[in-house]
Amino acid sequence: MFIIGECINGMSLKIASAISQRDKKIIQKYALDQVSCGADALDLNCGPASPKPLVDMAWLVETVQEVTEKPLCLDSSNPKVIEEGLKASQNKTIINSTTADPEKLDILVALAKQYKSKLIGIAINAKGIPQNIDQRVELAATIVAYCQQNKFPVEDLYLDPIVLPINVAQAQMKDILSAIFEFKSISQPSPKTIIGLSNISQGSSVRSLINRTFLTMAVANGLDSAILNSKDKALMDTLITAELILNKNIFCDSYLEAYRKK
Ligand code: THG
Repeated sequence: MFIIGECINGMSLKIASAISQRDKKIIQKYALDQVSCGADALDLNCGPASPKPLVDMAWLVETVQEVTEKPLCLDSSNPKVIEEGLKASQNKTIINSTTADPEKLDILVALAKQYKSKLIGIAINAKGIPQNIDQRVELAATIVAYCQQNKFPVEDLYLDPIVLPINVAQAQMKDILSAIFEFKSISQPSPKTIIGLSNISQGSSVRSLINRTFLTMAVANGLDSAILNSKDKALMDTLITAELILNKNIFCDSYLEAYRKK
């Protein structure tokens, strides 16, 4: 599982204030803590309240790459913000994200090729979030077809079915899990799959339990990657165990310890 740490997100007041105060220490601590807990890459999102997201994204990239060489996942719905992040990046990058809309695909697939970046494609378009499995697969297939036609390698494309909060969309969870499975057979070679895990528990009181239960089910449906809180130890232990059961690691009685030493 390719793990992208979710914590550097201006949705959180602490991060939003560190960004506006230009407090490098706090951001760099979040970066290093997530990496030491098992993050393979770091999501960077200036948050919805940022008054100047272009300069904020460039500052976040520069600040984080002073302390780590891990790939950076540039998270914004505004392609101009993503482009500023790409320009500032020396580390590998992941563009987060394009929708299935042609205007977005035109800009973001070209940027991904230009900067040799990986790309997340979300199963959403200007009409909104899909309400069933067929719509999710159709939107994902639109993104795959665009990448194939424009010679962007499908192996570098991560398809995201969009995880919704369970407290408002309980009836959709089964479809979201099936979409993870279905996305893998849209093309040969297969695209990769990804979710923003913590979305599921927003507004719920037992967040960590809901997160780790859903992650187990998503892993069983073939999930390749997740944006999650790697500092949640119970979550990480559950993930390691799920992968062990799926024969992705060698069994031994001290597998949790053995995995962390890898
Ligand atoms: N898909 C893609 N990108 C995404 C999402 C997605 N980026 C943003 C989001 N969804 C994933 N990131 C987060 C980050 C934080 C939280 C949820 C999703 C979150 N944080 C807690 C809070 O704000 O209450 C705090 C957690 C903590 O304290 O550790 O809920 O779906 N492609």
